[in-house]
Amino acid sequence: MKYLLLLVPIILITWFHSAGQELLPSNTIKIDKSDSREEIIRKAAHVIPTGNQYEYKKTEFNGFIHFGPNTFTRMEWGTGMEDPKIFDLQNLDTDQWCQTMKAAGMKMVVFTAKHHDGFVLWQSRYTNHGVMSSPFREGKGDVLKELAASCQKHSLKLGIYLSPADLYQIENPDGLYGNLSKATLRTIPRPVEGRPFENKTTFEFDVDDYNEYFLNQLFELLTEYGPVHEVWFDGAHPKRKGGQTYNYPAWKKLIRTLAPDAVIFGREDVRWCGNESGATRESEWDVIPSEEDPNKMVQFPDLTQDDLGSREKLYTANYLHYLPAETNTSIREGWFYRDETNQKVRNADDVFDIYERAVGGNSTFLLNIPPNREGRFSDEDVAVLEEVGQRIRETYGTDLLINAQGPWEVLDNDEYTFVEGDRANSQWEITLPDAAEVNRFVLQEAISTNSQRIEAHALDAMIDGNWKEIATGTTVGYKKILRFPTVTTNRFRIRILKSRLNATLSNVLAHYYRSRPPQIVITRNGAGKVTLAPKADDFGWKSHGIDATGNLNKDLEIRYTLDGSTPNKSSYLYKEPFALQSGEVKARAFSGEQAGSETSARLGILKSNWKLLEVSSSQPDKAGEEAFDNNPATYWQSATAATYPHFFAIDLGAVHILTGFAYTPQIENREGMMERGTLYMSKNGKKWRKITGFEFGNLINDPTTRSLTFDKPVQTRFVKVVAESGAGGSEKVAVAEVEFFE
Ligand code: FUL
Repeated sequence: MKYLLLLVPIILITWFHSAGQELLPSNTIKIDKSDSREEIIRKAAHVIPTGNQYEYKKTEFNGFIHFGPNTFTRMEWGTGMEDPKIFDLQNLDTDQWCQTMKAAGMKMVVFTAKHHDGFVLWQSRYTNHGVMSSPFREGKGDVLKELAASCQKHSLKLGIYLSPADLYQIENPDGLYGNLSKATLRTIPRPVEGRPFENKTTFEFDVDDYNEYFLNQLFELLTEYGPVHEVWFDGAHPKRKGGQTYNYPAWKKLIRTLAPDAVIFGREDVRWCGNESGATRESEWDVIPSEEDPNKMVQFPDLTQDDLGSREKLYTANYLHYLPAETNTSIREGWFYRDETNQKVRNADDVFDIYERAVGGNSTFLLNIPPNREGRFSDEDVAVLEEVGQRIRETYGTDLLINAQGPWEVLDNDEYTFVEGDRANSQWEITLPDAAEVNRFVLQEAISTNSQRIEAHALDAMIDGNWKEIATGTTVGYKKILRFPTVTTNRFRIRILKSRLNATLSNVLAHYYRSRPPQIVITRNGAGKVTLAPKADDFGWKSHGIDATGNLNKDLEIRYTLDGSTPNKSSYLYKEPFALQSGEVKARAFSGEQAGSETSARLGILKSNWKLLEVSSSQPDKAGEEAFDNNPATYWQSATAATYPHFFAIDLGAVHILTGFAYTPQIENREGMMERGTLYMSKNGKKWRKITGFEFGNLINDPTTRSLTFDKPVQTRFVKVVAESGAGGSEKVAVAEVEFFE
C-alpha cells in the first residue's frame, strides 16, 4: 500500500510532463532525467538572457585596451619582475582613445586595470607594484581614472579586466598568490589609514590572502571609477603556485552588489568565443548545455567546441543556460603595442568583415586597440577605426525597408514587437515601394522574451517575376547579417526552415554596402614565385574581383611595392607571378582612383636549399624537416619521452644576412608550443654563437606566427633553434614552420 501511494505522485508528474506543462522563460532551466529529447528542446526554447546580458548584447561592438609594462618591454606576457620604472609614460590621451572608439561605433571599453604581470594601472591602496611607483605623472597618475573620465565625457560604458593570474604576487617574496595562507573571516574592503572609501558598504568573506587582495582591488575598481558594465576574468594562466584557488562566489557577491549592471566575462554571463583570431561560428547559440548549475559553479570549463549549442549537445546536459559568446581579437598582431613597423595592423576590410560576422553572427565583438608608448592610439589604428565606423554608419545607418509593406511587427524597429511563426515552413513577405539595390539583410529574433530558436533560414528575392533564393543561414539570435551579391528588387521573402518551437522575428532590415576593391592575398610557392589574387570571400566587390572567365575584373588592377611603402597608382602593376627571394610585399587593388585596403606579407628566405643538420629527437611521423617544408599543416615534434631543451639545426645552403626570425606553432592541439628559447648561428655548423634569446607569450590561446627582429643583422649559413621551455608546462616541442628574414 505504501508503495502504491508513492506511485500516485510519480504517475501524476509523468502525466503533467507528457501534457507539456507551461514553462516559464528563465536564464537557466534544469533538465530532468526523464525529459524526452523533445522536452529538452522545448526547455531550450525558453532560456532567455538576464536584463544585463540583453543590454550587453545590444552594445554589439566594444573596445578592449591592453596597456601596461608590456607596452614598454614589447612582450606579450610580462614576468611580474619588471621594475615599475619601465612604465615610463610621459603623455596620456584617453580622450583620443574614446573619440576614436566612438567614431568606430563602439559602445563600451574594457581596460586591463591589471594584466598577468600584476602591475596595477590605478592608485590601489593594496600594492605598490603599479603606477604609484612609476615615473608616470611622478607616481601620482591613475590611467583608469583618466579613462573613466573620458568615458563619461564621450558616453562610453566602462568595463574592467582584472587578471586573476598575478605574476608579481607569485614571484615576489612577500607575494600573496599561492602563499598557503588559511582562509579566515575578513572584512572587505580592508581599511587603509588616510584613504577612506566614500562607499561605506562592507562584506565579510571567509578567504585567504590572495582572494582578500583580489576582493579589495575589485572593491576599489567597482566603487571609485563610475558604473562598471563588464568585469572581464581571463582564464589564461602563465604560471600557478601553491595550489591557489579562487573564491569565485565571494567575487560574484561583490560584483553583483557593487556593479549591478555588469556582466561577468569568463563565468556565467558571457563566454569566450574560443579563439583570439576573429574566427566566428557558423551557428552561434546563446543557449548552451552545462553539467552543473552555472549559477553555483566555481570552475568554468572552456566552451570552445564548434557545435556547442547543437541539439546533440543539449541532449547530454543537466542544465540549459543562457551564455552568449564574445568574439575578441586585436587590431594589431598581439594584444600589446610593440612598434610601428614590425607589428601588423588589421586593415578596414578585415575589421569590418569580423564586425559583420561577429555582430551579424549573434556574438558581441570586442576589438583590442593597444595604445602606444605615447599614450595614444597610433595613427594607422585610428585611420582603420574611423574607416570602419564610417562603413558601419554608411551601410547600417540606412534601412531600405523604411516604407515597405509586410508584418508591421518586424518593420517597426521595435525590439519588443514580433511575429511568431509555425514550427517549420513559416514565411513572411516584404514589399518595398520601389526596387532597391540590396546586399545585406538583417534578421533579429525576440530573444529577450522568446529565446533563440531559429536553426535554419533562407532569404528569397523576386527577380524577373520569380522567387530566387539569395542567402541561407543557420542561427539568428540577437542578430544575423546575411551577406550576398547585390540584387535589385522590391520583394523579399524570409523562410524559416527549422526552429526549436515557434520561431519569432522582431526586426528585419535591408541594407546596401558600397563595394570596394577587394583585399589582395599574397602567396609564394616553394620555388619562390609570388602570386597576388583578390580575396575569394570578399563580399564587397562584384564577384570577388573575378569576372565570369576567371580573370580579374576589367576595371580592377593590382599594384604592389617591395620597399615597404604603401602601393599607389604608380607602383608596380601586377601582371603575373614574379620571383622573390625574400622581403616585404605590399599590395592593393585599384578601380580607377578608388583604392582597396592594403595587405602585406613579410617573406623569409627561400627554403628550397635548406637541409636538416641535426635534431635533438623527433617522432617517427613528425621529422625535423617538417619544421621548414613550407607546409604549416605538418610539423616537427620531439620524441614522446624527450624533455626540454630540444633543438634542431639547419644548413641554409648559402650565407645570408639575417635580420629576423619567425615561428609558427602547430594548431592540431595545445601541446609543444615553444615559449622560450635561444637562436645560435655558425659559420661551419660546428661552433655555435648566440644570436638572441626569445620568448613568445600566450601561445596556447593564440597559436599564431610569432616573429622577432634581431638587434643587428647577422651573417651566417648555419642556424640552430634551441627550445628551452614549452607553454602550459608541456615537455614536448612542436614547430610547424620557421622563417628567417633577410
Ligand atoms: C589571453 C591573455 O593571456 C592575453 O594576454 C590577453 O589578455 C587575452 C585577451 O587573453 O588569454
